[in-house]
Amino acid sequence: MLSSLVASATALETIDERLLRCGISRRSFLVFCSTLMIAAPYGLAITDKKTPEEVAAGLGKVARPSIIWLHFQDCTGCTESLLQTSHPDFGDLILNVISLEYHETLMAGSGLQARQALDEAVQKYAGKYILVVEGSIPTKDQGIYMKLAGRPALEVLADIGGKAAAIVAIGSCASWGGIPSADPDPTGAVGVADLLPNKSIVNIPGCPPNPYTLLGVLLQYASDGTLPEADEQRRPKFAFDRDIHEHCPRRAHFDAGNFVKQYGDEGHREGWCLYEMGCKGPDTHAGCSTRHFNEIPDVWPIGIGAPCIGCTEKSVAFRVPMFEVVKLHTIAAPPTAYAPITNTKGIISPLATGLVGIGVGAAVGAGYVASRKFSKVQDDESPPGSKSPGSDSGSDPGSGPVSGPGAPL
Ligand code: FSX
Ligand code: SF4
Ligand code: F3S
Repeated sequence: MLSSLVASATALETIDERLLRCGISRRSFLVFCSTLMIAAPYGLAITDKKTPEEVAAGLGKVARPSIIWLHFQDCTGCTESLLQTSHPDFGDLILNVISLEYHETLMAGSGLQARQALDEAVQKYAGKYILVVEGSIPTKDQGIYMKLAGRPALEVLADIGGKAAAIVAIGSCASWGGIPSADPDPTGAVGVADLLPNKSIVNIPGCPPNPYTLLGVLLQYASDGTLPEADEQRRPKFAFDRDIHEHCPRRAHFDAGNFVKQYGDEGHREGWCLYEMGCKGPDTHAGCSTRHFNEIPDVWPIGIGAPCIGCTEKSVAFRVPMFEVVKLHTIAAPPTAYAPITNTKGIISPLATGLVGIGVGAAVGAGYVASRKFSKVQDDESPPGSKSPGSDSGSDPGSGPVSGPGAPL
């Protein structure tokens, strides 16, 4: 495989040549490389360097990978997340770094023209192109629920997927069915790996996923013909090896028992933990808590005040109701010894003052209150959000300024 890539590299333009020819600034490319380094801090050979300049020097020599991108049952959100960047010239840069030979949302042609473009691309790059699939494939009733140029998606995938060097299933729909496969699953929607289990397939689930995970995988393959190490669900480990809850900026509030009870309540406005609103962060593997979208800090579901719905997990998103609280089977409840992140107001008796002193008394009292808050939540059988803020004295949002890392909204 590597030899065919090197051979094709002599015929294809390198990324440096392309950027120079199109007048793309070096600065934009360096920003792109540093964003890739953040998305893949380890686990990818192309970003395993000390500086963006070193990453750019290596990537610049790589031949632009030829990509054929097919849409099946999808909402096009994955494409949008790739191209709706915060800087308009960034989308342009991405389209110069990779070589999109066929992409229905972006191409000007339609009908016969589009079909010919697809046939030509498949023929020209057979055995070398990477097929990116967005959307699920309907299997019920011989797959009649989605056709491309008169052919069922099932047939198109077998044909074009069969001639690809590797396949990337982008989004949860292409990875394992996603939204179209939610109950009652009228089309029998499945993912690519269900139909082509023996192909080299990388799943990049998410609804939508972080586009830099896709770019990292494509560029690594273009660079040395390898795919990054994957977990048992074919997800690249560099992007899916930790859970959201581990690095969530609201984690200190979870540990202290500070939970949002209702959208718009004081806790919500203060940036408290969304666990009781159905946040699936403790059960979800993805890098969103440290790798945000559209190159804008804090742009990710929890960052904008919405619970994680577990969109990267096959058994969570579109399977578990949005407001259902997940069981904490992967993490322990916080120990009672955790320091509180809020100070509780209260009257300390002169006796207590006399015995142990104000400072020690306040610390022990606050620690006890914080631990009680958590145990109350565990026993709380009421529907999330059914309580008004402040009805639980242990989670009174007005009990003091938040000094933990949860940023106020
Ligand atoms: Fe599905 Fe994508 Fe969600 Fe949409 O792959 S993963 S519905 S964001 O566009 O297809
Ligand atoms: Fe965990 Fe979600 Fe709370 Fe963040 S908001 S700490 S991911 S439960
Ligand atoms: Fe999806 Fe949760 Fe990230 S909903 S985008 S995995 S925060």
